[in-house]
Amino acid sequence: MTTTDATVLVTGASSGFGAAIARRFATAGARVIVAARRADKLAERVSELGPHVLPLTLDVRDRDAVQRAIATLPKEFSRIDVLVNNAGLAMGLGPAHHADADEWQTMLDTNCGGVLHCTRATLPGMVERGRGHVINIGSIAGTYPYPGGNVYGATKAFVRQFSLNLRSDLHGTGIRVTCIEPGMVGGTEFSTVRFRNDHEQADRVYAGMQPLTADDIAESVYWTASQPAHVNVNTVEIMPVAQSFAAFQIHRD
Ligand code: NDP
Ligand code: 8X3
Repeated sequence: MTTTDATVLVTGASSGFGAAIARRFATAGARVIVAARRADKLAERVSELGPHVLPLTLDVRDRDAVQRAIATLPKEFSRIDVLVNNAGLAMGLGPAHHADADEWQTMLDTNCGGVLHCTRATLPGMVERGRGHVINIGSIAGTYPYPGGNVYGATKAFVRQFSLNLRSDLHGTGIRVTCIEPGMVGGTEFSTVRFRNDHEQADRVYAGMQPLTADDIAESVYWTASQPAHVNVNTVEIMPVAQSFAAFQIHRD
């Protein structure tokens, strides 16, 4: 498999990283299935990128719908070589004791459940064909704690560990697994969703600094997929230069 003749399924392709990842693979010549809930946004991908892009309106939280959608893909898109589990979201940035339990559940169902359902539906075909690559979008929030990161960070720690465990299970099959773990990336809907459509609060996250872009992430994803078949990039942790680490917080009486 080369990335130019691959079939690639990108979840969360209606905006942000997913749209950029779909564009990166499509411009390299791959067939790309773009999945998300908003059909109108997926239609924009198709008109932008052309007939080698297949829109798939899908809620990744719905296990049966995911299984059905992947089992009934048109023949020319049915042999998925690269699965990019990108669909995900953060909801809220408040402390755990003020959190909305429904928002926690939505993050779990999307960021963990969605990754599981799409992976489970896609892996048997990859193993049967002896080729494939699962690329999961984690986050630095899965490694480094921060105030208000509570469940979002925990879901991304799940994505990180699931990726590593998949590598063990897939030993000897030739299937590759990668977890891409970005820091702050601007120009996507991530913070607008996190702050429940408060655009001013979302914009303040990136004020006065240069975040990464969705294209930076798409390039990393594409790079891992275009390595020679014997190379597995396990993890890519990537941050803007303007973001780094701070000291532990100390509470003093
Ligand atoms: P966006 O909000 O722009 O994109 C999220 C995508 O996920 C959308 O296409 C959305 O589509 C899709 N999505 C959400 N819920 C579902 C669902 N239930 N079923 C199917 N699709 C769904 O955010 P980003 O592009 O920034 O984020 C992409 C990924 O990267 C996420 O997993 C996020 O956690 C992660 N990430 C983001 C960082 C950042 O700073 N931006 C940094 C590190 C990681 P739709 O609403 O149409 O369904
Ligand atoms: C998104 C990056 O730092 O907002 O995963 O958690 S961060």
